[in-house]
Amino acid sequence: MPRQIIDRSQKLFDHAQKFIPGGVNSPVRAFRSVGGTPRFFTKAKGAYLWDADENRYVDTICSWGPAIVGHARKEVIDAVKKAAEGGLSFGAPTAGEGELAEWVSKHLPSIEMLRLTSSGTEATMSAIRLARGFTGRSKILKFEGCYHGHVDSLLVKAGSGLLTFGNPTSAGVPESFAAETLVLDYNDTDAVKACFTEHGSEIAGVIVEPIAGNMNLVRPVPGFLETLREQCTAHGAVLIFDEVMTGFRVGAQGVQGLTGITPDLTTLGKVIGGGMPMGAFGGRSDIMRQVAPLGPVYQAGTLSGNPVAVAAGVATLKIVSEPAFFETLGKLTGDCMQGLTQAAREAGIERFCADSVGGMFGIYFSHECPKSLDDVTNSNREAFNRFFHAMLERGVYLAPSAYEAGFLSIEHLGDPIDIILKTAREAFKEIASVANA
Ligand code: KE4
Repeated sequence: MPRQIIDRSQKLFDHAQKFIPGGVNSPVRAFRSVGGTPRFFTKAKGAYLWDADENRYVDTICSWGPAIVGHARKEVIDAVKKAAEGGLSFGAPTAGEGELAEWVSKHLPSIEMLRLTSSGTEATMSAIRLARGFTGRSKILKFEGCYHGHVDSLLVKAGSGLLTFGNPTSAGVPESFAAETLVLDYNDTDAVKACFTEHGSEIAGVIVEPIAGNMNLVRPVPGFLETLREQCTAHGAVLIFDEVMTGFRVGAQGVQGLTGITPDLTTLGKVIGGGMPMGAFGGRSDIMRQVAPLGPVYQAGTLSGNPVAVAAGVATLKIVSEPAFFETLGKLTGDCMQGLTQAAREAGIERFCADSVGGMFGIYFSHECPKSLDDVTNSNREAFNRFFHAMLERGVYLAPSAYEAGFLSIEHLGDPIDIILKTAREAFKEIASVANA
């Protein structure tokens, strides 16, 4: 395999590292988990990315979810251009915010009211403050391997970037903050019951990725989400589904639509902003009415609901709500996973499996799909890292960590999927000895 030319990315990376910690504005982008030089991208279209050295890649990250309708989709770009020509932000209400809120409420009936933010982190931070304000309690229960953004009290045994660094608790989070956060193993239904038996009267809320995507894709086992719902109802705690990643990604109504389990609050992000800075939290109106200016729980944001981000979100959501969008996306993603598994077997690799829900997928160098963070940690991460680079050098861009899920768009149908599978057949052969070690 001829070495890929990445001189310009290297130069840009060297320069960026002089002024930005790690040369990146979000840790996972630095390739610290997989090694090598992060690619600096210059443009994207549909399923493709181009880097500074003009190498083309099939993208399987889609900006960590937002680019679900394909990069630089005409309808979205046109909406953004139109909005931008009218001004970028007013710090005052606009019609689009109400339109977006109504659309989300129609598609996620558990969300009777919502508030827009500029990131998923702001959404989860606000949701846990709201749970505490609504209940008058202080403890929050979360699950190891789940990542809910860089919220102080949630950076306790977090997944995603932190876990990638093998640093389960962030520096700078005071012990007093962490003391208010209870952390259990994901999918440990018995531990949930025991925790509520002991702390039920202190727990303000439970926050969970209803399908985890920040320790790679990990599904809830039967009964896990149901138990969270039952225990929260029994003890008066607020159940928060963090659907920043899964919302309008795994299906038209997120995980709550797939499972029929209704959370009290939901956090959203990524797809609802269509690639522009956007998050949201919402849910039961009796809880949401506690949010300022109606109630005592303060929450605010200069650029919350700005017209350009809202325009990108509305244009994106209009496309994802087209008939058969998720049926098509789910099938193309599932077919791709089946193709990858077959390619691994053809290369003599037994310790590989893959899973997907809607347009979100996980690939694992293990015999079975993981049910917990430990399962992912015990997979063959060296094989993943070698596979990552074997694919990258051949023009397929995977998430740069064995602890991250992948994402496809509706525009991956056809050639892009064919390229992924053809490339994987070569890459699996190259790394077979490591994968079978
Ligand atoms: P942001 O603040 O990054 O918009 O959202 C935080 C967040 C909250 N909840 C869930 C379930 C999330 O997945 C995220 C962010 N996801 C990561 C992907 N692992 C974003 C990528 C990054 O951190 O650079």
